[in-house]
Amino acid sequence: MAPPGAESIWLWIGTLGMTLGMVYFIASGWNLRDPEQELFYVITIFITAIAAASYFAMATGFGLTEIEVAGETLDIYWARYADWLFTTPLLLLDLALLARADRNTIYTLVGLDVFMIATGLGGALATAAVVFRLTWWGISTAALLFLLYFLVRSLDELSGGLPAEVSTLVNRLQNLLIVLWIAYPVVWLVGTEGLGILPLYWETAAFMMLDLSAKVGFGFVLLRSHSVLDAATDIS
Ligand code: RET
Repeated sequence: MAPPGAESIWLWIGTLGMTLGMVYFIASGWNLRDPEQELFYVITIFITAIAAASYFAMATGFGLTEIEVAGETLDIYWARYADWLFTTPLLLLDLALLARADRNTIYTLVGLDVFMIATGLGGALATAAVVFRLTWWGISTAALLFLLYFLVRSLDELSGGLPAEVSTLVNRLQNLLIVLWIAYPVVWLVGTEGLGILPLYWETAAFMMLDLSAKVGFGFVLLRSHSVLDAATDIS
């Protein structure tokens, strides 16, 4: 545990943003009675709740640790990975349920995802040599690319059997997910965990904006249209 530096401003904004998103999703799903639609709300509310807790942990210094690599001290926000470990599978679940994916597809996506975050954490905490940290990054990024390839292929196959408005929504969410998720390894690589081109202050800002878009933005696009969710849950 170490006190956060000037980047804590972004972590507090993240805490606030995730909390507001969570409250908004709770309020807008409050009167819902359809259990299948409720599930999308439950998942999305947990995503923002977990992230709010993780941002609070980082803003107050609990989620921060210091490691030494090649004689240099690095501030590592490990709480990010704890957050991502749970929230990224939940995001995939939201999308997979919307597209009516089968169990094996869901397990494969979640498995690749957990592997990606765990190996990313390996890269963040490895103290041996910088080249080993970058190797972990490469392994994690390979898992991400497999995951995205598999996601696109599966959703493509499934979209034919979905009502038109549902398949449009699946497509929109899939594109949003691809663009946002690919940015994470880039920020990590140029940030303090990787090559150190981007200072911690800006890296924290970048991750915060990505996290808010990938969770609250994604949740908003998913949940705003009850008629589409209706159509998605009416197929039997
Ligand atoms: C890490 C480590 C380096 C390699 C890769 C990574 C990928 C992270 C991703 C995170 C997604 C997070 C989301 C959070 C939601 O708010 C772990 C940075 C590939 C894809 C969507």
